[in-house]
Amino acid sequence: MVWSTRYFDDLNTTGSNLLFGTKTNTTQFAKHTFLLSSSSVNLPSSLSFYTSSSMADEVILLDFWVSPFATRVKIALAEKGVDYESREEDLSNKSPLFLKMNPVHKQVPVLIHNGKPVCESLIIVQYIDEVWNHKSPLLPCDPHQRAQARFWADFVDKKIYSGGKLMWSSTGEAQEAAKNDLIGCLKLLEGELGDKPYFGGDTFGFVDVALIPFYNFFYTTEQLGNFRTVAECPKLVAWGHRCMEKECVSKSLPDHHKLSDYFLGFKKNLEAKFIALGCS
Ligand SMILES: N[C@@H](CCC(=O)N[C@@H](CS)C(=O)NCC(=O)O)C(=O)O
Repeated sequence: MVWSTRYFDDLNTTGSNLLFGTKTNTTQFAKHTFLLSSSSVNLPSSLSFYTSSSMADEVILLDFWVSPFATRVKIALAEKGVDYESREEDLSNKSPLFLKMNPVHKQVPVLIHNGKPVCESLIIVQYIDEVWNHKSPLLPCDPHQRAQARFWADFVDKKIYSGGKLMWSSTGEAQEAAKNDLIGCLKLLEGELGDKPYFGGDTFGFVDVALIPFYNFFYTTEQLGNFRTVAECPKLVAWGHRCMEKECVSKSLPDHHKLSDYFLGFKKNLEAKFIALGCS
């Protein structure tokens, strides 16, 4: 069992969580947190009782090393400095705890925070941002910018993940069409990034967390579709390199060669099974 304590480290230097507690309206809380963070208030240690999270936090991640969705959660936890226990799930033989914690979708990731589950990766990342709001805000304070960030994160799920999956599961002309569609979507993302270092501006944020696990799949997708992302979207690839320089990202992402071997091997096995069954 790993207990979360690291997020108290900054408390005395930033004064970030002062007195607002868990039930405060989160947008207001984020605004206040921002103001307080910049004013470097020194807090007596007794006030740590009032922080947005408590010393007794138990954080468990129901995980699967390959999952880009689980990777998002690992990155967000690392960026916030939250210690957690990762439990690898066997998705072909789901554990009773897993089925109890995510009875609707029965999918990883699931974050279990003090016994209570939170499901769906983008919802989990937003939850992490609200609970551990003492440092590295992931979503912006401005409501319109927040909405924009959520829009692009949703775009990643609807177009990048789904487009990659389509490429992976198709062949011939259908695969070529899926590839062109995917490249078009990557170019749209590159346009949204523009000349900014990260999607939200100068600091790593919500859209970066949502997309970077898929950057790791570019290599596999390139091998499948015989193209080079860097030739199509050089700024997006440079963004990927920039994100990889962040420790929260590099330590959370699986090795892309290992990932590629896993997926291409999996695809071959699947095709062999189809052929054996007489399917085309
Ligand atoms: N929309 C979900 C997608 C999660 C997902 O697709 N998880 C996959 C692993 S990558 C899974 O658990 N699959 C097992 C299953 O569907 O039975 C999220 O964002 O968390």
